[in-house]
Amino acid sequence: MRTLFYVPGACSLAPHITLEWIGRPYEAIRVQYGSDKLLAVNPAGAVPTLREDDGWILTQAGAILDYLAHQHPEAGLAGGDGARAKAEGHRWSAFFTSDMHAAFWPVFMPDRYTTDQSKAAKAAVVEAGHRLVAKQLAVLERHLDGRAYILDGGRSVIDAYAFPMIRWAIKLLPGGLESFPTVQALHDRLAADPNVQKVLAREAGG
Ligand SMILES: N[C@@H](CCC(=O)N[C@@H](CS)C(=O)NCC(=O)O)C(=O)O
Repeated sequence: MRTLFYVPGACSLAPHITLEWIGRPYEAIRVQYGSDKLLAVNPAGAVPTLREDDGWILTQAGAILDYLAHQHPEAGLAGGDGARAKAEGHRWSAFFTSDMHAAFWPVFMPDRYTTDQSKAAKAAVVEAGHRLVAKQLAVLERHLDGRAYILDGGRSVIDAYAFPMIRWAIKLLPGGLESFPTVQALHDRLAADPNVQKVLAREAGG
């Protein structure tokens, strides 16, 4: 059976939601960072990791989402057809991988971003991370103005990709999303989806 290895609330939430939207059988296995179970399928020790039933393993959230969208065109999660629609999908996937996700690293792991391990130095790194996250949220906020979803072709894997990061921002950014109402609206639209709620309940339950 197709298997997703996930950590609750991590970026693996994006393919987890996508698999639920697709509606085909899959298994979701909860793992811990650094565990043998995770290292056995992904030597980088990172989630998401997807394993197909023939043993083929795919890592990297953007690649997994792209793969799932194109393996299941019937689910309509690719965000549209044609060269420009595909390019927009790649553009926003790269945005979430390289700009938004990366902006959270100093917030999650400030010790990796300074050789000064004092409390004050790490607090400064976290604050710099908050600014980076806010900068990326402003990009998303502008783009979402007048749109229900990120891509023109309707709800897509890219919205699923945004979801865990928007949740991190709500939790970790001082002021949450108060300056980003369209991002908040996207969050609320996705959070109201019964499939998203099912996945959140599963991840919360362990
Ligand atoms: N470039 C990878 C990054 C994956 C990643 O770092 N995931 C985080 C969770 S959101 C993780 O597994 N972190 C564990 C670690 O870095 O040790 C991707 O986009 O899939």
